[in-house]
Amino acid sequence: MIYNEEYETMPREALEAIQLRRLQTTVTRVYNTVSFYRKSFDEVGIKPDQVRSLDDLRNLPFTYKDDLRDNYPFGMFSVPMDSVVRIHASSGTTGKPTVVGYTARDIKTWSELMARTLMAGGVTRGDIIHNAYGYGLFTGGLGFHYGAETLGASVIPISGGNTKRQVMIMTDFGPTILTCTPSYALLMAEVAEEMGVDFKGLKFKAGIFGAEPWSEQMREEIERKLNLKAMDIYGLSEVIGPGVSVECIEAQSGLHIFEDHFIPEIIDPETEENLPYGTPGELVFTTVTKEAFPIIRYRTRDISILHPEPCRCGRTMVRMGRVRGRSDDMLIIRGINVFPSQIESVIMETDGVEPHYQLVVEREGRMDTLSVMVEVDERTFSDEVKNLQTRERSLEKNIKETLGVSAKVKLVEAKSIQRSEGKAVRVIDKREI
Ligand code: DLL
Repeated sequence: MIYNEEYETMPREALEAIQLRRLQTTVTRVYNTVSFYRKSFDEVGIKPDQVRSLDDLRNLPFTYKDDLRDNYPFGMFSVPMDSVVRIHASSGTTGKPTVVGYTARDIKTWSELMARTLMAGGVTRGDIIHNAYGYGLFTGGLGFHYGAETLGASVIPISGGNTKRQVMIMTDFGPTILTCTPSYALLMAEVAEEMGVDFKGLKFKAGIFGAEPWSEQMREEIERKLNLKAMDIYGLSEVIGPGVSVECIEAQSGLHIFEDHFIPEIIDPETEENLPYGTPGELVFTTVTKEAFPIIRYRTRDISILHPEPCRCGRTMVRMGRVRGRSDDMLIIRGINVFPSQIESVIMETDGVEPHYQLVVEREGRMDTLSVMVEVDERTFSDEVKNLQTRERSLEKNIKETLGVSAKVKLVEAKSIQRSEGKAVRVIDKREI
């Protein structure tokens, strides 16, 4: 089912006409109201009326995370504070958070996009949504919440944390849809098992999981353990929050980007050149309807790929591939580029391992070392030491063959790696560079 049939299935030509009109309005608006944009456009000598086609977008300067930090907290807002009805922020790993604002109309737009998202993920009015994304400054909880209400589904605003209580509520209220990060979904499965609750006896039919990278193998694991269909959702605070793109339940193959609101580009992060459809690179987004916090050519650092072919669900908008990782998450180990998600894929193809792992990067002298800690199930862990070591060596060999990097694998006891109720911590980089 499609929430906004007219827009979500619009022919390309009509969509591009709308995008261009909206882009021109946005560019004029930011030039006139945000001193950062006026300055950056002036620096390259471009005026808003020179944006005459969608291709002209490429002439506009990029916006970087540092630009948002430099204008902390409200310097990038394009409306006076009396028009801002909501503020969110995302906490980075270092320094001050990135702050974003919404007008009443932005909240309406976001709610509709989240209603579209939920329906793409198989949600209808009769569903009960167990929403375990964090409520607060993080955009996940409230983003899903407003979308659920706009769609007319029932929402349980449980937020993250207190997992045993979550399992009790799931058992008693019979929710049909689960929304949380993929790593938290796995933790729920674990806690439920400890409590003697079987997901097969619960009513879940689908889950919409995102806010962090995860792999196809992880999807299979979640679908099996939680007995539901798992969809990937992508978004970021700077663009709107969740509601930028989502997989449909019909195909589960690529995430539909809501292009009537966000124009995606893929660029080479080094040369900053635009790349054609079908080539992996860094995602760049321009918002074309946001009022309080419009953003032009934002460098997401997320590595993905765009596919223009229409989907069998009927939606015509471009799909993005699963995010492989961030260009700044990419580990460079002895000169080799390694994404944690690639290691995850290798790990998850191994028998007896659990989908919980952590990568530790250290520097010994001038040499980088990569250790991969992977949990194994109890049966495997209680196996003879010799067999455990054979498994470790075999995983090391697979990692070396697939990624070209040497790693030291350590198989550890189930539940010994720190769990997360939000975004998982997969990498510990102890190098001081
Ligand atoms: O994580 C918004 C969100 C909430 C998305 C709930 C999906 C569900 P931020 O906290 O600003 O916003 O973090 C954004 O998280 O640039 C990606 O690096 C990463 N990310 C988000 N979704 C995915 C995904 C929310 N499906 C950053 N796969 C983004 C991989 C993702 N990475």
